[in-house]
Amino acid sequence: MPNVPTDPAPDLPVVARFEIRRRRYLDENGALMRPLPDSLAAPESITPLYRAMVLARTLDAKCVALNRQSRLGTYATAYGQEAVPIGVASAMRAGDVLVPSYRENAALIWRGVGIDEVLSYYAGSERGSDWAGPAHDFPTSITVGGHALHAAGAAYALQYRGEARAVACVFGDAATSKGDVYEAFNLAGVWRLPVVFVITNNRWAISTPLAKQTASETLAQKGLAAGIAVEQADGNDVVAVHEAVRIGLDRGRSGGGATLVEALTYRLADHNTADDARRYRDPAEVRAHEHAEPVGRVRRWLESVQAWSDARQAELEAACSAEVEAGVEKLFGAEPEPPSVIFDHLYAEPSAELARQRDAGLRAIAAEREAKRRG
Ligand SMILES: Cc1ncc(C[n+]2csc(CCOP(=O)(O)OP(=O)(O)O)c2C)c(N)n1
Ligand SMILES: [Mg+2]
Repeated sequence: MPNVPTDPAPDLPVVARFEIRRRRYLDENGALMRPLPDSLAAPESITPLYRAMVLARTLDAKCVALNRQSRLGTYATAYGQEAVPIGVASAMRAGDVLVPSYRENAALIWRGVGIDEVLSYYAGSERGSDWAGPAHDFPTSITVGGHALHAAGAAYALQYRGEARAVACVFGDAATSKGDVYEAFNLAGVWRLPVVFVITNNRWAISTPLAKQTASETLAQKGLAAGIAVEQADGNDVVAVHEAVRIGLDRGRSGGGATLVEALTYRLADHNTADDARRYRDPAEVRAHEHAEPVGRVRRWLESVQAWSDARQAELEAACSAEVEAGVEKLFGAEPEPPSVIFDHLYAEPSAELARQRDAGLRAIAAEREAKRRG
């Protein structure tokens, strides 16, 4: 039932009508619900997406293990949501700009950021946000929703320069309860900005379920008031996410304005490694969503068209593990950074007070090291 109150005066003329459509291609069992879009019509075009989702899952499992061994800081997995980062990243062109939140590591990796570079952020290094890959992509935003405004600003810059490029910005359901996200939608609508906002609606914001943070029937409709194109996609269907974002990016690059895609998925894991979802979420709810997860359904479809086998799966899993292990080895094999870097990246020129703190801190560290050396 809609949450809107019943019309008190049915004789008043209707001045606007809206509808939200949901895009789906692969159902939970991996069966096709409608013809695949041209961009992903052949099984060989879907296997790279499948591979990337398996890699993401392998990396996430490794990161949770590293965190449990106190070798990595707090880490949020995308377990059960892999179709969102991979659907988004695979729809982008190299020159487009990704503005990610903390569940899009797989998207960064797809776009060429090294596993070691992604992980160094979680190992507490400033290098983690300064990768050699696509330098125009934004660093991970831990601040919920604030980066939607950065995305609108970046899209404005591209438009101002007359470049045929677009921005993809990803955030969670809870971000859409924040004012800065509405302001970003509004700017994107008024200025017809080349930006696609992707809401990863995983139904939870740490321990707050969706129904406790919004009375809106869909999150896609939150873009209607801003006058931007909106749709909902099955967020566990990588084809649907890819196609919805591809259309939005094309729209943006060709001057057609902004798009909002609500990717409907489910967070199968804890919020992050500092969370225990069993304290607030019924495990039966999680079990009810397990079958719909995105990786298995693509495998089932690939198998149904004889494009996958147990042997290929074993090969893929071994390759993903090797890739993750190599990235982790590179991360921990890197030269430690000097303590001074914590002062290096906030301002182009440090203030006098910051310079004083840096010098005092470095003197204290040097003295401590000298004392240790002398025993
Ligand atoms: C501005 C801001 N407020 C609060 C937090 C603390 N916080 C971290 S994650 C989170 C929940 C976010 O939920 P959602 O947007 O649905 O994303 P999800 O974690 O489910 O992917 C909150 C409140 C934050 N990081 N930033
Ligand atoms: Mg959420």
